[in-house]
Amino acid sequence: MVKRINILCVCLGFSALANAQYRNSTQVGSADCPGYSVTSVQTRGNSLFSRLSLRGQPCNQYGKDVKDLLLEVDYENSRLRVKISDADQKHWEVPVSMWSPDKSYRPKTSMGQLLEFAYQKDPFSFQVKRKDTGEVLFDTSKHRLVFEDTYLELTSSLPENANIYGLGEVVDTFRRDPTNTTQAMWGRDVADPVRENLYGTHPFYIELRNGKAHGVQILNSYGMDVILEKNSVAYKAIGGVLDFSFYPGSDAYEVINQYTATVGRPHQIPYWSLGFHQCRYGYVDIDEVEGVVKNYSLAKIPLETMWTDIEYMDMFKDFTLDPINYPLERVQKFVSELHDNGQQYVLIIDPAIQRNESYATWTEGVKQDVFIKNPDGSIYIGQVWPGYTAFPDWFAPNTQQWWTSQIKNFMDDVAIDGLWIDMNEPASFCVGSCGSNRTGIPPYPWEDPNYKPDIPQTFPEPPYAIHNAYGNLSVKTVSTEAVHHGGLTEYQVHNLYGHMEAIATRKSLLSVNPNKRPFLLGRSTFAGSGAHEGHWTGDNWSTWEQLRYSISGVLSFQMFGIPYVGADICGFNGNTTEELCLRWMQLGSLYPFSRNHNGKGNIAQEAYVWPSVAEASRKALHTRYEILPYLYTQFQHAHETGHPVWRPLAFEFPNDQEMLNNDLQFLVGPGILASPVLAEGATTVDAKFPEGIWYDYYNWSPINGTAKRTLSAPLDGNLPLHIRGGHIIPTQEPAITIAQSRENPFSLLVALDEQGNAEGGLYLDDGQSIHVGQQFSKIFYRATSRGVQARGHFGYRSKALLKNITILGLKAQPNEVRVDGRAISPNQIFYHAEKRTLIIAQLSASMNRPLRVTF
Ligand code: MIG
Repeated sequence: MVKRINILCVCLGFSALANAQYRNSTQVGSADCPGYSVTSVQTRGNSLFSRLSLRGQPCNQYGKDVKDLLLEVDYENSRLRVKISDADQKHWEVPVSMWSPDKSYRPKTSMGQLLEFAYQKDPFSFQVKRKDTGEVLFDTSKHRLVFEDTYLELTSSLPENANIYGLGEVVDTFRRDPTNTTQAMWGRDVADPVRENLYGTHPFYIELRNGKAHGVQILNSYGMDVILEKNSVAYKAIGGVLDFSFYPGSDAYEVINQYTATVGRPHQIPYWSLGFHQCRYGYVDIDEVEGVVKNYSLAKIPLETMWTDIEYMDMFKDFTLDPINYPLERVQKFVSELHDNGQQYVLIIDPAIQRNESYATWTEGVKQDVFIKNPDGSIYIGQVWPGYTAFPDWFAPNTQQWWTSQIKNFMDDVAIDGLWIDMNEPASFCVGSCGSNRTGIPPYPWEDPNYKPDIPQTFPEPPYAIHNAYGNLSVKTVSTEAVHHGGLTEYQVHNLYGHMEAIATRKSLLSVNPNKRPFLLGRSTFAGSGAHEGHWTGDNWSTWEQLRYSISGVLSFQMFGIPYVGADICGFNGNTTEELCLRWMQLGSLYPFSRNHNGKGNIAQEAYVWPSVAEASRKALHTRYEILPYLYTQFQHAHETGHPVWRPLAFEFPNDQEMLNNDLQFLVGPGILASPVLAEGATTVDAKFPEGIWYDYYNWSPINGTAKRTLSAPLDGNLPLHIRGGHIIPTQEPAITIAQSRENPFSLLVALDEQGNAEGGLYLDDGQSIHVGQQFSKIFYRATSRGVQARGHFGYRSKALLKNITILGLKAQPNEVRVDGRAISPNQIFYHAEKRTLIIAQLSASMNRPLRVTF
């Protein structure tokens, strides 16, 4: 067992206590409940409305049965929506204003032609079917609907051994075990355990069936279990309404397109955020931080962005600087040096605000009435790093303005380039409003041998205990009885906390710099968070197991519409090892968000610490920076269509049985296959190649799929990468910063497929503005065995020129090569007969207009 750091002992204590809290969840089965019958049906346009009435004696399984329900079915642009709510409309619903739907989204085919809603009257049940094939995707007919004040249950049948992906946030395989998965939805601060509820809430899954994909989402912020077992998926929520969305696909990318059109498209990222980031918990002072930046530069490892964790603050108070260890002038000087070098600086903030009458953020917050309350109207006081703290209530009308002015004031002093919002489940160390009647800065619970969490009794746990791994819902967070503006309780809105903080913080950053894409990284996410922020997978462990799980972590957030995601490279908790860190730098160099981050008290793990890791990092980051134009283009696709940046092989090859469970390899964009080393001591990888031709990225030798190969991957080599035949990868010569590499020449890597064709795209803009207007280029590349063409929209003026075009899989040597009709010098043409590769060199062609190369 891994040695656990201090804070985890608290969690362990809590969970032992928690287990005792589990109630017997099987006293009454939903089969004993009467269900509902349809009493009236109306159809209007693309909608159907109906009333449902309880069919018999209430079963009162985990609450009181609601007698009358409303059923509403809407065929919308991007989804079929099926909503079941209480007729009195007392049950709280997540306001749709928390989403940023893409109103311009027009599906190729309307939902009404793709999906069909069918229902039975008595007892009420429904099916969602594909219209063309009649295939039933969702079917509640085998189970009774239960709708009570504190318990909702709806179950659909699934095929045997269904291929289900999603339902997060969790550390698990990418494909979930359809026979035995219980995913509790309750945002939770915990150090990345396997198969337990975590920071974020994403009750959305994609099922692959017979080569097609569809998606199912429930919108509800209350705590809930989603359970896969016995050929079914069961939803058991402790309140709210049953608001389902069905996304027909029919491939997984179209499902994600439809899903993100509904909840919000991923935001446009700043280009620089694709560089490599360094952080750790425990950089004691600005000297140390400066030293790290310097060491990167000495080691010639590209460091794009430096981060600082909570140490920079004065007594962990947000928007302050520690006057001794991070004095203002020193920090200012440091930031302007970073900026002069084309680098960035990002700082952490936590939502919890120290109760302290001489701290303006607090006093102003009290004045503006921005904090979460106790039921008696006093301010709820929990405990976080700065001791007794209050929590901003994002529902309160003045919170946004107050938060913005805090951020603005701070950024007037320190010109940071982005914010990292942590602890926003929200995390609180004590249970209940423990500081309500206390003053001073208490020891952390785990430092106090006499500490006993007293579970608040005022808001009893709901009769149905969801499988929150801490047991009681108020543990390690704000208590469920705490009150938000408008009388909402934490019980209702807990899962929205981080999402709402992200919305507010993005707005704040935009009001400071209205024309700059904000950089925001958040821990607790919800449906639609990707419109506002990126995500890291939290406090992982420096273990080989967690290195492997990081792949499914990144893949699942692609589904959730948060493609800018990464795991802490080299691992957060516990000491890493040289070999683990080396392999992690290799894999992490491909994360959409690539950051080395370390926990407090662990041995150093910056990329330069071991010469072997430094060398591997230089190589790996060289490749990352080389493919940046391609990577950035994937993010633009994600922004426009939700398409993932990392592609799961299951989604790309849904008819290939070998790929359905493969979460140890993945595609970066559509055209690059990664086969990382994930095991200690290994110097080879057993890689599976799906159908197609796959060219080694480094030496261009082809492999014909479908195949299994053992690839050589020594520690001083490269992470095995293959370019997929049929794809064109735009590249750029790497430099030590992104600003510099963006001035370097471009090249094209053209990988022909069996028929001798390939395609690719390139999106270019200034990488930071929001309103770029016409200042962007969207270039479409097409290649055959007779030439390469660039066409499209050319609105961005790139100074960098196109240097080389490399064509892989060209069967015969061309007699001549013409560029826009003019033959170029034979000295610029190199053909390797054995490798079937043509290199057209020293082109110096403009990136700002169409191009035609023929051979
Ligand atoms: O309980 O700010 O996930 O990345 O370094 C620890 C200190 C609080 C948790 C974050 C982690 C961060 C750490 N934070």
